[in-house]
Amino acid sequence: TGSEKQGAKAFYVTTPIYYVNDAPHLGHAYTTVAGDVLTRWHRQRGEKVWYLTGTDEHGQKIMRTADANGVTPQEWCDKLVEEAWKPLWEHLDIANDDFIRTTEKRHTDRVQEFVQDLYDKGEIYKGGYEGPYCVGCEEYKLPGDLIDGEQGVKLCPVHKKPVEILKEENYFFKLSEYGPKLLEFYEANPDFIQPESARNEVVNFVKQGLQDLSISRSTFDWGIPIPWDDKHVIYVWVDALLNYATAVGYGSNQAKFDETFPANVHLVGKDILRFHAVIWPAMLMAQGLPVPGRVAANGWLMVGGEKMSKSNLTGIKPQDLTSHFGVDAYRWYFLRAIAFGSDGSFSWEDFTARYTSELANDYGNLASRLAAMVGKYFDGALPEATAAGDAEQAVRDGLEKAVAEADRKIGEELDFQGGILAVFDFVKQVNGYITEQEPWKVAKDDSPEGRARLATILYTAAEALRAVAVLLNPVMPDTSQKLWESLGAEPALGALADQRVQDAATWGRLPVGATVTKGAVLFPRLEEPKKT
Ligand code: ME8
Repeated sequence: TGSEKQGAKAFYVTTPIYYVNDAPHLGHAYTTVAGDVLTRWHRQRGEKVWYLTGTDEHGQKIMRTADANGVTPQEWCDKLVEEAWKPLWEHLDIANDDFIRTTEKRHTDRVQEFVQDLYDKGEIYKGGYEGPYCVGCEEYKLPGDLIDGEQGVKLCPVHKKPVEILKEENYFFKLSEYGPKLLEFYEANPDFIQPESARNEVVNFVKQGLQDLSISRSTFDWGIPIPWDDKHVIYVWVDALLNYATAVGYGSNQAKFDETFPANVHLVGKDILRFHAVIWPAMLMAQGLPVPGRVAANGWLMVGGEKMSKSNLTGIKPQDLTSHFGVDAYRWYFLRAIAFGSDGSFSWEDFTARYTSELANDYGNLASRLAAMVGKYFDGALPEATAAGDAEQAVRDGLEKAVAEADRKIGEELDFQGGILAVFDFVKQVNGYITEQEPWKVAKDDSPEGRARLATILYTAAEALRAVAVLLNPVMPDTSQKLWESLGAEPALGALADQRVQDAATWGRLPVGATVTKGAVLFPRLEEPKKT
């Protein structure tokens, strides 16, 4: 596309690479959909974009799962990636540019080089460590982090499961030396960690003083060997964080690396914020590499007051919701209903209510009413607006405001809820405009003035919907495409994906005479709700 500059830095967004110990659930899909909306938004600004996701395949958790299933870890990962993870992203219309697996050679070779480099620079030394370890988190815990279970048993605060005491002779990264540098960096880059509450938590954590990080394990072997000591494998988190570099050419394709790295936004759940906001930038600083622009933590989807996790899913899979509500409504719902960064609960009742009132009634009906009226009164040919006045000006003003707000909120602030609301407030405004203008009454007036008024009302609504299709395309690509086709926009304006956010508020883009058709219903009436 025209405005992409050759060699310019891409807007680079990542999801966490997910553990493949089990199939993906609503929580993983939440982060990945958010990243997809963010990257589609930036693509629609005409920017060069790179969207990366993938899978985290080493470590004890995966090894134990494979053992329990009687297969090798590699067999287990291959099966899960091909049968569960990749198909879900395809199903949810995720437009990632790459998918990295940490068992790929393009990753493992580079991880070894990275760690060897740090060792050569004196950033890594051999030492001993004993402490409580949570296999669910793949993380040593500080005694103060633990919560009390029954009979004095200490539990991981995230997994609510007993921790294990691990004692190992390991290699350590001198993380403790990076505290002051990190604090300076947070200070100079107040937007680095989002939201504010997460930022404060990280800053306080670092201020308490960092311990050196154990970066190897010798009690099991499912990992990347330490290059100078193959009795050890590299700690799964060091291995995993490096995916953000290895996937974009670190050590293998300098040109690709330069135009992509570092990430503009790392999207993560708040459970893994410290890894991304403390350990990852320290690793990069140690290597003299640039640090990311932002780490944005989303809140947790909750079930029954607990973080939704692989073990307490109450049986809801993304596919159970998409088969009922459709993929687009699914993509929309979680971003619309929950403020990004806050925790939120899912319920069938809430999804059903919002689907019906906001998607089907407000948005879907507006689109189908407009198409029906252009069909009935103008034989499906979009008429010219020759009698615009204050009411039409108000719609144009409303659109300008919606575009500016959505662009700032989604594109800059990662406030998906606010951005979506800005567009839906505009949809409401257009509905109100139609209700007030009563085109069905104006249609009874056959005079030239009456016809001109009717034409103006319908053109105005069509133009409004043309912009709505563009603005909602990153969130709901399939229905936006249906609307785009129903407005007859494509022949004159080109493909929907090529429309620019910057042009969305430019009035009068739909050509007079465009063929408006009553296409498929955007949001069909729901079947009887399923019982949870
Ligand atoms: O942590 N609500 O992988 P993981 C919202 N492999 N988001 C949720 C969620 C919930 N209930 N449950 C999971 C790992 N997520 C590591 C990451 S990155 C270098 C390595 C999302 O499979 C959220 O984004 O446990 C969280 O951070 C991620 O899934 C954890 O996925």
